[in-house]
Amino acid sequence: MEPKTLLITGFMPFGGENRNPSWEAVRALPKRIGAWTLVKLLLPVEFGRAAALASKAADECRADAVLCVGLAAGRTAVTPEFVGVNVRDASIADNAGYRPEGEPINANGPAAYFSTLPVRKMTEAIASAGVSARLSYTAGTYVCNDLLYTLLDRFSDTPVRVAFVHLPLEKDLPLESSILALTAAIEAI
Ligand code: PCA
Repeated sequence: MEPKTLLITGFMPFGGENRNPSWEAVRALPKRIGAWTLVKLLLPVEFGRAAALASKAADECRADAVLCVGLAAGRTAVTPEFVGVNVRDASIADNAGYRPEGEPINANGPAAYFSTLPVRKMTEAIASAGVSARLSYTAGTYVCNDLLYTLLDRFSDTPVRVAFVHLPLEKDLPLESSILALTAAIEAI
């Protein structure tokens, strides 16, 4: 099988937490999973900037696919995201102090994009690996959705495929399970 490049991103801590399991899980993954060679990137929790950095890195490493990972506090299952929506609406400021209220991500863009990686199959693979998983139909309206929507917009009409996976807090799902879940999801791509 020809090796393919997967850009996989995690986030810095935000909202007063001192760790973000998304980066902790991503950094623990091996360099190769199945047909994929992984390129890892840590992103700031900042509207616009996270997506710009991921987009640049995807170009630089000539990624075939981009899998973004973030934290969804309160969820107890690993949740691949079905859709990114064209809105920024934050209940807390991002790490640059910006708190948009109901503004579009791209004023000329469509209302939403569906993920272009097989998120249903990825969800089933995570569950088969023994980790609680559920397909999610909202990535929220904070920086994670901003990243997902912007990458889907940027790479629409290209062969580069994009998806997002939210992980629970470490108190709700041990990091080992999150690592196992991401590995199963990547094997299913
Ligand atoms: N979760 C936030 C942003 C960074 C992260 O890990 C979100 O769900 O938007």
